[in-house]
Amino acid sequence: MTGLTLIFINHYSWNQAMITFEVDDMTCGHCVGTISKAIASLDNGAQIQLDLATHRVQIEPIAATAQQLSNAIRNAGYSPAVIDGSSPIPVATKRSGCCCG
Ligand SMILES: [Cu+2]
Repeated sequence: MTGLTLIFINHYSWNQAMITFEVDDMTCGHCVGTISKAIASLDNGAQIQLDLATHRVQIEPIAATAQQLSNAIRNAGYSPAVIDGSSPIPVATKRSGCCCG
């Protein structure tokens, strides 16, 4: 039997693309502060939403690219994984590096 393959093509408006990261090691309010500062220092006008419960960081950048934002979060000591709107990327659970131990 041949299966039916469905291909979904999502179109995003990349002009004001919302970039979502899953940051598994963002575990407390201090982590949230550290990450938002790292993003703000990279892109001062970026809109940032951080959800501690789901470890999601949503960023609407003005100037920074997803790669730059990812680097900034990484440099702050965390492990960001980009989440595509249509297909969440499984992240290897890694519990290290939290500022609060
Ligand atoms: Cu923390």
